[in-house]
Amino acid sequence: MRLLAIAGGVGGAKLALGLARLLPPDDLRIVVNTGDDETFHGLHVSPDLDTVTYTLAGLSNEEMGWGLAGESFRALEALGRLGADTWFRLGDLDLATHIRRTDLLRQGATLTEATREIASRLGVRHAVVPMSDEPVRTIALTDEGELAFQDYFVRRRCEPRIAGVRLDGAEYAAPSPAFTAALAEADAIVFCPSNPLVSVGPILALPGVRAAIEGFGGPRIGVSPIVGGTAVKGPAANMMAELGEEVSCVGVARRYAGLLDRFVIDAVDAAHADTVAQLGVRPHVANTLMTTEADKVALAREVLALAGGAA
Ligand code: FO1
Repeated sequence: MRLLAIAGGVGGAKLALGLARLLPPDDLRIVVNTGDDETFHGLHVSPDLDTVTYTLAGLSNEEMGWGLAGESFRALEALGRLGADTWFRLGDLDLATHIRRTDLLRQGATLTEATREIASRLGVRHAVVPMSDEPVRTIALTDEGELAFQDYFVRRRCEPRIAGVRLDGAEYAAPSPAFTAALAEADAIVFCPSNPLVSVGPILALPGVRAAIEGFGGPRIGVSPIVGGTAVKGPAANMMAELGEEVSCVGVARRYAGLLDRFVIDAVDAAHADTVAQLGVRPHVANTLMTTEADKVALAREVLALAGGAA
């Protein structure tokens, strides 16, 4: 069973970890959003790639929800003293990743190659694949104007009202060769419980990706990131509400119409199952909150069973 998992940050990383515990490295490829990437202090920062990589490596900082465990911020304090902006909190250990990635890119590596090198040095055996080697930048269109994603999300804490997003570069950015290969070779596709608008959206916006998933021959399984009318983590619920979408697993299923065969919704949302089914997606009710590693593995097991490759 070769699985392609589509992921953004924290929620995607959690399910990816569960899947990685059940599938051998050759059978799982995790394609990750890079629309959140940004340059800070001249360094290429790829938050979602790092969240997935650190989680698979067992190094992630669970309290912060980003970066590395045991982090400190002395370099950032020093940068602040020197007049640099420090609202994006890059930790001392995390900075090593961004320095290394930036250096590899400067030497001519693709983002896929740089990610593979960093992940393998951190002991990750499954493939963590950037959606594209070319730049795509998510821009929040807000009532206070256009804001680069991290500006909107971190500096402004999602306070400006969002009216939509623009995905700069997505029209022209080819899916990375490793993503294209994963799509061609996959037996099943899993949409991890990531933000449908700003995590999965940029991946689907790349040329040919939506059509390839629409025409995919195997099972396509999604997991709702909205549980009981709120996002498990991050701004998805807030964004969906401001965009006038239904903030529920139904709203997410609507966004993914035509792309999914099965949609895993949480037990607290069981009452929505019929409405999801009316959208042409067969619902599957499960416990989707992934607090412990056992939760992650249990949900991954359900997903694999739906994909027809019970582990
Ligand atoms: N999120 C925050 O809310 N505040 C931060 O200061 C912050 C710093 C940061 C540094 C490195 C990194 O990889 C991620 C970081 N994040 C921070 C998270 C990031 O903004 C988001 O999680 C993703 O872009 C959304 O998936």
